Amino acid sequence: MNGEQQTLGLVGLVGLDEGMDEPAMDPELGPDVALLRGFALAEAAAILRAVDAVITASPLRKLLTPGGRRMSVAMTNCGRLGWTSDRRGYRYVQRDPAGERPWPAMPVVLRDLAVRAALRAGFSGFTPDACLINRYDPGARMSLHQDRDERDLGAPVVSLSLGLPATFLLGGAERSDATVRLPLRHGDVLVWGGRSRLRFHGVLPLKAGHHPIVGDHRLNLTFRSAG
Ligand code: MD3
Ligand code: FE
Repeated sequence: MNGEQQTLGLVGLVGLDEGMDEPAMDPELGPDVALLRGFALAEAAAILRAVDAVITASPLRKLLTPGGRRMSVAMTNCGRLGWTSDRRGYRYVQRDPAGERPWPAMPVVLRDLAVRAALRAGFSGFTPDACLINRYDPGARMSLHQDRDERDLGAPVVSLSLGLPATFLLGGAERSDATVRLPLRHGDVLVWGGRSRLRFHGVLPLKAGHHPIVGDHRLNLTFRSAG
C-alpha cells in the first residue's frame, strides 16, 4: 500500500437533508466531487427491489478484460446503454451480449435518485442513459483506473453504494498520483464531474461481512451519460 495514503474518515459528510443550502462539495475530496452520506437510505428498499428485477432480466457476470483476465466484480447494466468488456476492448453497447436483447430499462426510482443527487451536488441537467451495476463478493476489488469510455466527459458520474462497506481509493490525474482512502457505506452517494471527472480511482478488496438488508456482498451502481 502506498505510504502517502491517508484516511479521510467522516469528512465529506453532507447529511440527509436535501433542503440544506450549503454546497455539497468538500475541499478535502478535491474540486467537483460531493459525497452525500446516507442520501439513498430512505429509498434503499425500493432501490433494491428495482436492482433485483434488473439482475433477473440481465444476470450479473464476471467479464473478461481485453488482456484476457476475468474481473473479480460481477456486472450488469440497465438503461439504453450498458458497459461491457471482452477481448475486443471496453465499450458501451445497446444490447446485453449475454442474450442479445436490449438492457432492461432504467427503473424510475434509480434514475430519479441519480438526478436528485447530481442536482444536490450542483450538476443540473444530468440525463443518465447508462447504469452499471457492480456486485462485490468478499475479496473482489477494482484496480486503479479512469472512466473514459463515455462520450460526454462533461457530464458527472453518480455512484451509489449498497450493502457491505468498502474502501474507495481516490487518486489524481496521473496513475502515479497519491491516493486517499474513503470509506463508502450503505446508502452513500458520490457525485463526480468537472475537473475530477478523469481522476484515477479504485476499490480495495472487499472484506467479508453480513449486511442485514443486502446480504453478504456490496452493490455499486454508477449512473453515466454514456452516449
Ligand atoms: C471517479 N466503480 O464502475 S464508484 C466503476 O465502487 C467504478 O464499484 C467503483 O469505479 C465501485 O467504474 C467506484 C465511484 C466512482 C465512479 C465513477 C467515477 C468514482 C469515479 C468516475 C470518475 C472518477
Ligand atoms: Fe470507475
